[in-house]
Amino acid sequence: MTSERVAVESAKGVNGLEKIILRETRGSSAEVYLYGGHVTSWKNEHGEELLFVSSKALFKPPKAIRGGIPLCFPQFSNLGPLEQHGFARNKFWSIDTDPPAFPTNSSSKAHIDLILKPSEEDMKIWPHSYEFRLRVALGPGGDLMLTSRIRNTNSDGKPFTFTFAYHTYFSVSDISEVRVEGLETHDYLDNLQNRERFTEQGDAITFEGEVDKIYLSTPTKIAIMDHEKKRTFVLRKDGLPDAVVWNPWDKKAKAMADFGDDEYKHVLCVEAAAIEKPITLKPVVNLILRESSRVAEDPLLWSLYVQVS
Ligand code: TA6
Repeated sequence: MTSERVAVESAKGVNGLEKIILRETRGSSAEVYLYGGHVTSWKNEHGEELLFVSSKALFKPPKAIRGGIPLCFPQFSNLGPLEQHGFARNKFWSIDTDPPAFPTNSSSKAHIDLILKPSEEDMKIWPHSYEFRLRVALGPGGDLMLTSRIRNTNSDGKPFTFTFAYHTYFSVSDISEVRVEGLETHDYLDNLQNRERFTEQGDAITFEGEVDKIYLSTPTKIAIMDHEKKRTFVLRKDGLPDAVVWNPWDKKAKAMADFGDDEYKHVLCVEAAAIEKPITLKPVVNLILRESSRVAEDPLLWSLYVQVS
């Protein structure tokens, strides 16, 4: 098969970092770097890029790639003792050659399973043993699906608690012509006002300046409408009650070395997240004991489905 028709291909990306290219039969594609388990590209069947990656993104560990879909785990933002947004996006992931059966088998072959487990070194930072399995898949219609399955493998029986987000950077034509529907009337914590709690007004959200809000207990579906391109992203999330909306605007854009001064005009982050109510996972009882007792805790399953209409 010539390369453009291979459903899953390993390649060298920026700075020689390994990436996986996914291709759907009708022409859509996606790319995910093993560094960070980081999706950096999602193109529709016309080859149009739907995610934003900064022209100044470094692709240089340990700095996270600026754009795409960084994974925020086990901590969102600075809501805890770990580095900003946790460490999953700064680690090298591996290809999961023997993933547990997937509850919903996608018909598309264009998918990859990655896995992240802590090293001894990592355990000094966050003293828990876990298996974080990420499946990145393209649906037959070109929608992008990310599913995270996180398992607590602590042998000491200790549960662990974490917060999480898919920190998705959507590419938009002009932020001043973008509307977000589905979050109106919901409460949010405003990161620009000491995370004070407010209630969103009745209309769709539009953008005239910096926004950094954590919307709470939000609907499964959120629509991001790009007026100029007549394009609507429909973000669908399962198991992720919250949603972060962020645009740095001009001042913050200038302050970020890995972000172009004017790039804020062409990006909007809408992030499926679990923040207000951190998730606590009990350990899976080990295999021997497990056979004689009920399964302690099935791995969590979260999916982010993003389709474009
Ligand atoms: O999700 C929004 C946010 O928490 C903002 O406050 C801003 O810090 C953004 O994430 C980017 O964070 P990063 O660590 O990737 O620069």
